[in-house]
Amino acid sequence: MKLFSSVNDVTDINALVKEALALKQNPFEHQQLGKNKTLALVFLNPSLRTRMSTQKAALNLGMNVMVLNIDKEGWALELRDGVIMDGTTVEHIREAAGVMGQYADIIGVRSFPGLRNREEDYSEMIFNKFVEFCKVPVVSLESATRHPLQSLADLVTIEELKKTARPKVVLTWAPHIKPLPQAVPNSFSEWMCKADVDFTIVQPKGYELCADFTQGAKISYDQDEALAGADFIYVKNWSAYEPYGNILGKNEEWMLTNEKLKATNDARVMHCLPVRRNLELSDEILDGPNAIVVHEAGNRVWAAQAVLKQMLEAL
Ligand code: SN0
Repeated sequence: MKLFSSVNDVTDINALVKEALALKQNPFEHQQLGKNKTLALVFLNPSLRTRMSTQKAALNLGMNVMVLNIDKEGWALELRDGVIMDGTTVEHIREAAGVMGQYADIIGVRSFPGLRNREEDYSEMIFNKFVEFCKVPVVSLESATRHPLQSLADLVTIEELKKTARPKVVLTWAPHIKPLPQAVPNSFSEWMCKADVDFTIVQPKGYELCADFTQGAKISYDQDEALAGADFIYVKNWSAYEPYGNILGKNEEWMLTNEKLKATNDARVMHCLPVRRNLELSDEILDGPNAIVVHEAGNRVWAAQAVLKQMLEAL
């Protein structure tokens, strides 16, 4: 694998999930594969799980790791071409990414959307410039429109914990006070649409995701109806796709509670984290027996390790 930016970069998702679960059983089997190879993790935005799990995955494979919080510790980056750089930006992404490619065998990049210009965000301008100019394999650590390492870990978690052959998985919108990216739900949806699950997305009217990511999903606006019989509930807030990046209403009644779990098939509750307690998800769920959010975050290591392994094998 030379690029991991979406589910479309994976030839066989079932094989990748199997690989991740095998690595979980035997984390240090491929310690020689990454020997003397360097992974650079570049963050334009904050991170806890992605940073630590990807770093751990690389160490398990024997790699060396460098982390750069370029938003705080790097020179201010210019992204536009052909401009006179007489303002606040100091270094162009052409040189910055090119230089990083001299130091690393694989680069991971995190770049959130600005949520102001939909065309720019959905063209993945920043992520694609890194890929173009660094000239080494790149793994997405969450880009403007997708978070594939998270989605792979989510699928690994579902495969690991499912009690029926084809579980019912429901992605439900949850309240928030800030406009959040669509990356996590877009990505979760495109992975679920390719997995062997019965997949529903439920949201208040107006929060429909970009249709490119939801082909094959059932779409609902009735949370109670959608949750009936669910085996897994994936909780996430996202801002509107149209009008882009907007919050349309408080919709506080959309927060998941124990009462709403009653109609499910004792559903496991998932969230990519970070989660704002009692806004997005209630204490009673997070501290109760159905929440698997920490276990899910643990699986981020095996997802990242499976991807890095396939990238190292293709170097
Ligand atoms: C990010 C998101 O894409 O929703 C990262 C998730 C892995 N989440 C946030 O930015 C949360 C910010 C907040 O203030 O709650």
